[in-house]
Amino acid sequence: MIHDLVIKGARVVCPGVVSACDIGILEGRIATLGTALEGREVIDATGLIAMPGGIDSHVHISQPSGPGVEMADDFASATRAAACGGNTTVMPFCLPEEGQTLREAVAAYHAKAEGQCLIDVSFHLIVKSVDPVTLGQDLPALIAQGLTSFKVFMTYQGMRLSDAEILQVMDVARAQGALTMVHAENEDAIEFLRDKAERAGDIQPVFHARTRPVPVEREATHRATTLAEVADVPVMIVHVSNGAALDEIQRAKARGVKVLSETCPQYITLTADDLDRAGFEGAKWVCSPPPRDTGEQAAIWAGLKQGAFDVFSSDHCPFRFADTAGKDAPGARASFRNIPNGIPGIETRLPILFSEGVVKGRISLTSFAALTATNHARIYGLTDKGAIAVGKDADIVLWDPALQKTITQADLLHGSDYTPWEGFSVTGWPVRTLLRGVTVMLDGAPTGGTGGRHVARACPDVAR
Ligand code: DUC
Ligand code: ZN
Ligand code: ZN
Repeated sequence: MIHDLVIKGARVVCPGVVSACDIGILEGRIATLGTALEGREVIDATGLIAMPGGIDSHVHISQPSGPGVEMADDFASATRAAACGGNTTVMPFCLPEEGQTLREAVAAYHAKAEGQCLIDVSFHLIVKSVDPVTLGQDLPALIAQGLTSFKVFMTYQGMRLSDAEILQVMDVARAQGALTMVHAENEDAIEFLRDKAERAGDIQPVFHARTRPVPVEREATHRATTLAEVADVPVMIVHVSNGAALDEIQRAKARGVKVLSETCPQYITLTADDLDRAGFEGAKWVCSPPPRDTGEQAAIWAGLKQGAFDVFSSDHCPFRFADTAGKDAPGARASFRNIPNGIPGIETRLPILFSEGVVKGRISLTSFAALTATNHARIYGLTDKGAIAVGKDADIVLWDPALQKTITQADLLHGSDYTPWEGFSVTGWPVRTLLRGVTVMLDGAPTGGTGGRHVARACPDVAR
C-alpha cells in the first residue's frame, strides 16, 4: 500500500507500549503501523518521539465571565496555542449567558468556533439551572447530539447547584448515559471565610487561596462522590488539588462508586505562595481550587504515579493581567473576591508534565500518553481519537525529548499577556503537530489553517 504520508524513525508511543515502527497515514487516519512502509510523503522523525495528539478535556474559551470581563482567548488563538503545545483536540465548556437556554448557548458557541479552529474541538456543557426545559428537553437533546458530558458547580453564586439539584442532574445523566463532572468546593464555607477576611481588611490576592483551604474541597469531594453513589452514576471530579480530596475519591472507589478524577499542572508546580506577591501581582495565579503547598504537590504526584488520576488537563481559563477586562477588573484591587478566576495553561500543560514527569523519571511515556490523550478519548467518548493505533485519526505530535526551553510569555501564542510559569525550565517540547495527517504546527509555528472541526461524541464508556 502506498500511504499519503509515512512517519519514520520515531519512537512511537502506542497504548501500553513504545515501539520503533513507521506510521502509515491514509486519508487522515492511521492505516498501518509497521516497517519499511511506503508513502507519497515521508517525515524523517529520527530522534523524536511520536505521541498521540494531546486532548485537553478541560478548557474555557470565550466563556462569558461577568459584566465587562472578557476571556483572553477566542477559538482562533486558543486552538493555535493548543497546537503549539502539542494538542489536537480541546474540550471547552458551553456556559449559558443570563436568559439563554442551554441549546441557545451551544448554538452561540458553535457560531464562535465555526471556521476559526486550527485543531478539533468538542464541547462539554455547564448545567447551572434545573428548570424543566434544561432537564427535560435541552440536556437529552444535546446528549443525543454527542455532547455527552456536563459540569456542575458546588461553588459560585449564580452557578452553584444545591445537593438536591445535583441529584436531579445526575438522574438525567443516568437516564441518558452521560457523564457528570463536578467542581467540588463548599460555597458556604468559602463565603464564611471570605466575609471574615474582608472584615479584617485581608483583601490581597493571597486571601483567595486562604479562604478556599483544603477542607472546603475535601468536604465537597466527599459530598459529590456520595451524591453519585446515591444517584448510582459515575462522576468525574475535576481539578483535584490536594491529597485529602484524593483520599475521598479513593475511599469512594473502594465502596464501589465509579469515580474518575482529573488534576492539572498548577497542582504539581505552583503553590499558594505564588499568590503572595507584592501589590496586585498575585492575581496572576488566582484560580480555583488554588495551588496549595509542596506537601500537597507530593500527594498529587503520588496519585499520578499510582494511577489514581485518570486525566491531566490544563483548566485553561485565560485572562489578561494588565487589563480592566481581565484580572484588573473593577473592584479586584479592593478585594480578591472580584478577581476573575482562572489561569492560562493550554500551551504549557504537556511540556510541564513531560519534563517534570517523564524526563524526571516519575511517570513512563505510556502513562504520559494515557494521562494526556488516551484516557480523555476513552472517558469522554472520542472514539476516533487518543491513541496511535490503526483506524484512529492521525492526530500525532512529534516531540523533541531533548529540547530545552525556559517558558516565557514572549514565546507563547495564547491570548493572555502573562504565563504563570514565566522562567520555568523544561526539557522536551513538541516540534510538529499533525491533525488528521495534516501538519498544523512545525517548529513552534502554527500553519494558519482552520481545518479544526467540532467532534460529536459517543456515550462515555463508564456511563453506559
Ligand atoms: N473552575 C474551573 O474549572 N475553571 C475556572 C474557574 C473554576 O472555578
Ligand atoms: Zn471548576
Ligand atoms: Zn475549568
